[in-house]
Amino acid sequence: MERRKRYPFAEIEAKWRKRWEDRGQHVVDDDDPRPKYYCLDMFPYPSASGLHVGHWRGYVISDMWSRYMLLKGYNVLHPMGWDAFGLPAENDAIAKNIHPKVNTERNIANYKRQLREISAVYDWSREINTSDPAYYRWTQWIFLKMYEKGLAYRAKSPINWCPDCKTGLANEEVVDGTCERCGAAVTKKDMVQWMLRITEYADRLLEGLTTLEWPEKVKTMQTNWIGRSEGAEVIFEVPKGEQRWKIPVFTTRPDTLFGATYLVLAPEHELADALCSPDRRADLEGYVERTRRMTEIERKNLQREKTGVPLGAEAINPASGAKIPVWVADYVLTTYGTGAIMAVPAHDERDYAFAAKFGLPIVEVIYSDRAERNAAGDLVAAYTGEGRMINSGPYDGLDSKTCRSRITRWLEEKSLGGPKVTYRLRDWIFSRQRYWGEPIPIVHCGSCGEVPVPEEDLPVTLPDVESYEPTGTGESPLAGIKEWVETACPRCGGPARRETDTMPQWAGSSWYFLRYPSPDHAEGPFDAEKVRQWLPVDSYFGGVEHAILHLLYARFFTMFLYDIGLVGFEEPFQRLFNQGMINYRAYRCPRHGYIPPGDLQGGCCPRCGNAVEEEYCKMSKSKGNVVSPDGLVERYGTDTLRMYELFTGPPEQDSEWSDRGIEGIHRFLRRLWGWFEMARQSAGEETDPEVLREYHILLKDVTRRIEDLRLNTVISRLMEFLNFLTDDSSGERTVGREVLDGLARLMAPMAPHLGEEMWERLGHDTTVFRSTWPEYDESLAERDVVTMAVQVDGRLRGTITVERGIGEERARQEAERVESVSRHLQ
Ligand code: ANZ
Ligand code: ZN
Repeated sequence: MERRKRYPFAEIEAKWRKRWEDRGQHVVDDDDPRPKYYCLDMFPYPSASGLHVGHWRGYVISDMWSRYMLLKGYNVLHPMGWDAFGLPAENDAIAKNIHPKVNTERNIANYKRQLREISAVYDWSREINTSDPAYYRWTQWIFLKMYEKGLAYRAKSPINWCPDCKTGLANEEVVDGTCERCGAAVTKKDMVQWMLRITEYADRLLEGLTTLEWPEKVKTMQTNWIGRSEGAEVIFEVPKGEQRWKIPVFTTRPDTLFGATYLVLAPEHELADALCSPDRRADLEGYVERTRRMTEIERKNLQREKTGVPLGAEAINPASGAKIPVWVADYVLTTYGTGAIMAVPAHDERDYAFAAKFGLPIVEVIYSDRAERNAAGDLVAAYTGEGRMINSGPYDGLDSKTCRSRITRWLEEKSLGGPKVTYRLRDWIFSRQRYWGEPIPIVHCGSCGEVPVPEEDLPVTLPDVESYEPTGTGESPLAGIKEWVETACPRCGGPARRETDTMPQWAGSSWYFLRYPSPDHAEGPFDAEKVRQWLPVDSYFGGVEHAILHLLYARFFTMFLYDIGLVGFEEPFQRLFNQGMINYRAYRCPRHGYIPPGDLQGGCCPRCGNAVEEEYCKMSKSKGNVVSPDGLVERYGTDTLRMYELFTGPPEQDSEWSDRGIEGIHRFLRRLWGWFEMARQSAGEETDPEVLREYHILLKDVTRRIEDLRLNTVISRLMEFLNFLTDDSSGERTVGREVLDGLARLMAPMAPHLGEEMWERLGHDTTVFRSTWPEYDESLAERDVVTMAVQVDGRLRGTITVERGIGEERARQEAERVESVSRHLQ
């Protein structure tokens, strides 16, 4: 009964896009009485290369969800904006000599054009841009609030430094320990930097996670990043001449204290110099210099050959009284614990390797049958498990776990240490020596010191500079603009200098979600009333690459704003969803490198005819395998591309792009359209019972699958249903209005133009997105149902359709609901 019909997607899509725009349909009204729903996308950095189909996926998933929530009767806020400060714009400025602002505006225009093609329900009247002074004024304001509370401070801290470019580098610019631009080995340089005391929030950032509906994987990543470690601090004394130096160490195994046979300080440790004997000085200096050139990742590598320098000093083991040597070694990091360790070679792998290499004593203090030993019974590897205490004086014979707390208590009583919690999380280095970021709103005055810029003088705007090149001194290009740097002290009026560091890329995105409800608010970062109305965010959609830093920083900012009474919640994002990436095949000729798939000639390199290698990978410009949505939208329409993006696989998993797959979806929509156009002309109120039953089963399945975000299976389910409908050789099954109305609404979240057009053609004069989600009838939605006759006093009073075997009790309840039955029961 199916006849081929044209599917005029281009007309349909243009028509609805214009109508929605003209009606302001996506502009969200704060006074709308429906319950609120805040659905947020991680806003993009508007890069020069624009969106590819992989980016589309996340936006389509969240838009489908937003539209579904609209149909469920919510007032949905689904905003969009730009994370516009950042390094790439600045690097482009250096390379092409265009102002980062101009460059960014250009990229935003292109992004916006591309995003409009998705036809998401973005309320563009709330668009925000983090590089807009009206926005970053408030980023600066929040910084000053943190400063006021002692959470922003300056400290000397090592940064990545390229000795050839003479500039500080962001972590992203360090590739395998070398400078991304010139390839020189990157070293560390100590510079005074602005820091934010995020570590003060470590426990709350951990505890908060338990309240969130987030993927377990992300919660685990955050937990590990914070890295809470419980243990003890032990203070070792180093008598030297008249002085007794104290070296605190952090250990998770205080039970092994009697086995500590040497101490190790990080090469950067402040006491290394003081404890070093004159004959070791040259060795120490050389060693410290070599360590500077290493990355932390290298230093943490367990496999690496151990190196170190003995300082010629001895410490006293407070438990055994033994004199033990003090060393310096790079496997101890200056940034963790106290930057010094007690080494227990018998029970720690790194210490074992180190002791074995340098012939240091190995004293076993935890006995276990599971330890690896040689024929003589000596350990041949560190034993890191639990066991029975030996060589530990009064603790011998007890189990190691019990002794952890006992020895810690003893240390505390003797004032030699005590319980201690350490975190892997560090304070956040908040300075960049860069141009394209928010200026840090501080002034340095010769007599007053650090002075915050008064609130009413915010924003401190970025001045125009001539050159974006790093200055070579490690200062930001802003330092070169005398007229801007030199200013009057806000406190004493004397001559002062502006801070020239800018904030990191992450600053603006740490609070943007609070701004959308009142994007133009000028009296503060946001209108508290609007924030109360819209937040927390109900669902947050974005890539897993932001699983750690962005989410941690945003949670930290929110907790801080909660503490100063500006928001009423500590966690900004109730529910989080990470979409997978779309991968694609790339083709590589061994001689000519990557070849765009379209250029292949019979699977061979077009230049040399060699066979090419296939590689399954991320879309990337350098591999020539980026699929742009632009041409696809033109060829197939937005609805097809949206549906295909949803169909590529489970939304949380990576999936593979397929040119054939999009054809398949397009065919499905054309068939659906053709069938619908025919069916609606003859549709009356009646629906064949078999169709009705299949329809209610469909409603139930689709609803459940959307709720579980199994979106790809929603589409396959709809395909099945269309097959069922069109597979009617008799042509006798009647399909009524109820089913057609339902189909229009089921399609609308995925293919909004098509859904809207179907809805209109069914005679509705208001938008489908103000209708309701079709409810399924539980009794109809069961595959295995029976129709039962209901008699009252021996006379037939009605029928019920129920699941087979529901039992007498429920059958009676169902029957009582039938009006013709209940009337006769009275
Ligand atoms: C003695 C000891 C004995 C240790 C033993 C372990 C096993 P986590 O669990 O990651 O917190 N450590 C402490 N500070 C360090 C630093 N700055 N650089 C490198 N290593 C450091 O690890 C804590 C353990 O890592 C500590 O416990 C310490 O070694 C080491 F049988 O102390 B332990
Ligand atoms: Zn002053």
